[in-house]
Amino acid sequence: MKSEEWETANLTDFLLTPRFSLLTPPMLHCGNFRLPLHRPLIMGIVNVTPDSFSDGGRFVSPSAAIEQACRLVEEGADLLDVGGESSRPGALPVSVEEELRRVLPVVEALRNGNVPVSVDTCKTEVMRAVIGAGAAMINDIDALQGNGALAAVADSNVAVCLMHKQGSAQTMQLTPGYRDVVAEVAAFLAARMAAADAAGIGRERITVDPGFGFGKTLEHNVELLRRLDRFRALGVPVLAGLSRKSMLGLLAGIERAEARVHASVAAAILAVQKGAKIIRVHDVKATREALQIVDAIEGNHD
Ligand code: 8Y7
Repeated sequence: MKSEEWETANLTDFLLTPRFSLLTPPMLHCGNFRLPLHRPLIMGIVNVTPDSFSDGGRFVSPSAAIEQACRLVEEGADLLDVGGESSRPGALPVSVEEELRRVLPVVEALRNGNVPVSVDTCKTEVMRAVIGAGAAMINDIDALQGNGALAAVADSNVAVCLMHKQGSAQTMQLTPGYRDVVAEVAAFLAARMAAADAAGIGRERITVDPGFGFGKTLEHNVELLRRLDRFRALGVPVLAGLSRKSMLGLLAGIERAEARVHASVAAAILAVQKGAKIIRVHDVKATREALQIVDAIEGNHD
């Protein structure tokens, strides 16, 4: 082994070795909600965008998104993730005003419901506004690296998802490159956890996500899912978003995103078996039924 490689291996071991046992908190603090983590949670995706790759803008209007959200809760979603800006590779950014026009009515309609509402955004102004409107979680594909984003979450009691991505939405799929994808993604997430911690965001509010498909080749995505259990050692719940993604389409030969339901359910089961605690999905009913079987056979029976 070259010395450079040896150093990377040691750093990875350090970052991924639990320094305390039972490190992962048993509950996620998510606004006024406390979500128990002994069973995996299903996060239902609610897109309020005209250009979402997987459902082709069927839920553009806030009222359609609210209906969709209620349906997902009936199907068994434990939390909802409302997004007003597409993160699809090559997608164009939307203004703060337009994003708020899309997501605020949805947050307001759902704020008094039985499940916490997460908002998928990387804009600090949007974070502050939706937190004020009752959102319980911020799902930031930029891992709170934007100006003022750490403070916006620190000044509240909401949960956050820190996700890894390489490059911007415009460029991320052009030339993804890593020496060791698992080590590099884990090191990034550990650094963002430290930044969140320093800003005053408690561990009980943090989740991490390797960001499947965000600046990764098929091989990188496969490696991340195969070794997802390594991220458990970061000591906070791992969130995984695999639903209908192109890696599944490539692996199973399924062109249409909407036709990737069975492949997505298989990926969700694998992710859960490798320790993921929150699964972000379009197809809540199918995922819940599958995970109920896994839980009945493999769940904790103490
Ligand atoms: C993810 C995500 C998307 C993901 C987290 C899609 C917003 C693309 N993917 N957020 N967002 N993790 N945390 O296919 O994997 O849904 S958008």
